[in-house]
Amino acid sequence: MARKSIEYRKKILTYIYGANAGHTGGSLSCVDILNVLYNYVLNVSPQNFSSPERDRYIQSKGHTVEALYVVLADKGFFPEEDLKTLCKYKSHYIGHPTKKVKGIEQNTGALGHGLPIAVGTALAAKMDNKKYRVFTLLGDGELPEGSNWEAALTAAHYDLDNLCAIIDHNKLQITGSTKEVCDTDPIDAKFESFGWSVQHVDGHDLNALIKTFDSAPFAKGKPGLIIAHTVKGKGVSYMENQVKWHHGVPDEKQYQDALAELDDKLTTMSNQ
Ligand SMILES: Cc1ncc(C[n+]2csc(CCOP(=O)(O)OP(=O)(O)O)c2C)c(N)n1
Repeated sequence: MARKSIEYRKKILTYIYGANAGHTGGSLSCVDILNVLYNYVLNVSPQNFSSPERDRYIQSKGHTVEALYVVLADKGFFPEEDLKTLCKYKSHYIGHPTKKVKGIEQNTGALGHGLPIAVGTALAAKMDNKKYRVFTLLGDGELPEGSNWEAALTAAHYDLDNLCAIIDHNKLQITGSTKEVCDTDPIDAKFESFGWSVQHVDGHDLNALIKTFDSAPFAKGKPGLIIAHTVKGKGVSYMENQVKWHHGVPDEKQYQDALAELDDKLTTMSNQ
């Protein structure tokens, strides 16, 4: 899985470079979370995707769909070859998730919609006596959307312990840090006061992520929130913690440098 995370990063960069468009920094910050979700946690596959029993994953931070595309391709939802059409005329592989792409649960991209949809989906599971679980990934810069707080209130009201929200807490958003643009700290105390059970984790530590997901639900009758501490641009040193890589696209040299750095990491891993 550690190798996969690096391969996924290379692919994210390759398809964004090829499309000359995409959300690079936030895709690199959330891809370890997606790796653990799709390769360990979720009961979702191309074979069971139309089954009502499948787990649901809704990517609320829809702009980083490139990370989701490379993981879904790896899981066999569609041929990876399709991603060469990313953002091209008439391609369904556009810059935000759409249900026209196999494996995508919900159209998202307008921030603040994933959590409300996830709450409704988790409530439906309870009403229908279904065992599936619902996961949704939010950006920390997404939290100021008011709809999240209505959803947070509702999730606790209906005791939705089959719901797990994850915040990709990379501390940056589109034009600056989340602190400067709209400070939502302390996120844990706010959600706890709404009736949620909250865990913190290093969002790049695959073992820690696995342990945290394994311990969900964190409290009976309470929706769970995982605050995943991450680095925007993780894995490419010149992109890390730099707001300009929110939707920056590497030029040819930057792309080659990034691949070389990631290949070095793969080599080091092989020699260990
Ligand atoms: C309702 C809405 N308002 C504004 C935007 C424009 N927008 C796209 S990404 C973004 C910042 C999101 O920050 P964050 O959720 O922290 O993303 P990450 O850093 O994880 O990429 C904004 C404001 C949007 N997509 N939807």
